[in-house]
Amino acid sequence: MKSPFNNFSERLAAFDAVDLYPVITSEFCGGRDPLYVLRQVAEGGATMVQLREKHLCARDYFNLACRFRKITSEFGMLLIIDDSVDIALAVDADGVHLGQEDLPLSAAKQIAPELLIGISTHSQEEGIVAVEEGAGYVNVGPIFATGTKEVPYKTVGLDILAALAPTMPIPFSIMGGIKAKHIPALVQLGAKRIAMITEITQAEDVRARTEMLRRLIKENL
Ligand code: 3NM
Repeated sequence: MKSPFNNFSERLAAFDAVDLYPVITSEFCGGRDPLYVLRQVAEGGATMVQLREKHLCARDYFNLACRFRKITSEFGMLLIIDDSVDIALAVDADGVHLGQEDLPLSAAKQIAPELLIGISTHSQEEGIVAVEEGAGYVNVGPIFATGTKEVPYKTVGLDILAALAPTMPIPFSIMGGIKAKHIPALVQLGAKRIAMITEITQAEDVRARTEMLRRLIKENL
């Protein structure tokens, strides 16, 4: 299945318009099939999703990513693959999300010039470097403490948002321990795109939760 987006600029424009950034990891789907959770997120109106698997072999990650591509294309959604540039290219995903220990941005851009490359940043300094090196977007976090990440970084708190939001020249998302109750304050501090794992994927009714979270972001913009 092909991506609904033709090139980098279409992907960047789609990311710019994102409100909720759901991230799906099999082990945090409350015992449900991640494809079921993806479909619920899509029916709830999300315009993008990241597939993030840390414990699958490349073959299984590829197979799951293919199925994610099929559903996301059906719904016209952006699909971002965590960590793996080769799998992102192989399934015609729209982008790849890279951490500070992954392939360097410059190398990823050389291999995949039309992919939207997102960089995980954990301080203002890392954000500045990612922008200088030409990231498509950055994610800033963890805003709050989270039990979802295996190797936790120190929380960056709310202050970073106030400093970052007015000066960041590329689109950014925030992540880490974010729940519905935090959204109004975060959006008022300048966050437009909110990335979440467990608040979405462990909800009993994932579709209704997705709708509610999107509404909450848009109401506070
Ligand atoms: N990356 P939840 S925080 C995968 O700050 C991940 O880079 C983070 O999960 C970062 O929404 C995080 O369940 C976990 O707290 C987010």
